[in-house]
Amino acid sequence: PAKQRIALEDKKIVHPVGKRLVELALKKQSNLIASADLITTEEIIDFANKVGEHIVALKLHSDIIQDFSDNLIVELKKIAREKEFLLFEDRKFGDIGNTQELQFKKSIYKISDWADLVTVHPIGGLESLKVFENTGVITIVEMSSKGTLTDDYYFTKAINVSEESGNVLGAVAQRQIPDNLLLFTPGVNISSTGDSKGQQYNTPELVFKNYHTDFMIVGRGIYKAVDVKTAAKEYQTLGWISYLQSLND
Ligand code: UP6
Repeated sequence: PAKQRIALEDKKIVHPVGKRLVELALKKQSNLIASADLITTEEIIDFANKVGEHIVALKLHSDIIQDFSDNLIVELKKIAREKEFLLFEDRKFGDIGNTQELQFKKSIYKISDWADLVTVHPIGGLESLKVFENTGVITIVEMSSKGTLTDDYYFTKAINVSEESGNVLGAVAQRQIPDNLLLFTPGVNISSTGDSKGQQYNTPELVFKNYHTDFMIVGRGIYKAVDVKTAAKEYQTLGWISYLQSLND
């Protein structure tokens, strides 16, 4: 028989950032993380203002922003505080600990100064994860793209590393993971099944029901919509209903 999923409030998450994320989800009735894969400060600020009330975290790729500056972060922090969401840098670190530490703390992005959450490929092994200090680490244990190399063997080892490391609060995957980690699932879209560059999409219903995901990550489904705010609200509602439904399966 299929294993029943654990409700967010019953997950034993000890990392303070993980706890905060769960608290925000329950308060806002949202499992939605919006991916702001936009390349200018103006677009990102506008997007954050529009979707802020519907999301628990805003995911960024800082290194695609053409006019990145400290001012963007100051503005985003302000919006995040007002609208209550976390800032999530999807850096996908994947190097030895020393290099990751330099990338995390020293680049022009100063990720360590502002990111509540960062993604890391655990490919460098357990000790490489130690450099992220109090920032919440989310490991990439399986990717959403066609032909990804994250097979069962890698997945199992990556989960083991994530469970052993004290600062990993969750993982990105397209399947169920142990209950002591929060599951984040990208590759979610209600009007497309994929793109021409290998991305594969599932619906919110599927990822909550089959993967028992805790948080869905939506990029183009929201930021490419004609009405971004309405799209965010739609995904929020559909995600939350799908989550509640999955508790009864
Ligand atoms: N992302 C994936 N799949 C992964 C890991 N990360 O799509 O396995 C990220 C992408 C992008 C977002 O880097 O920022 O999630 C998905 O965007 P999309 O909804 O526009 O495809």
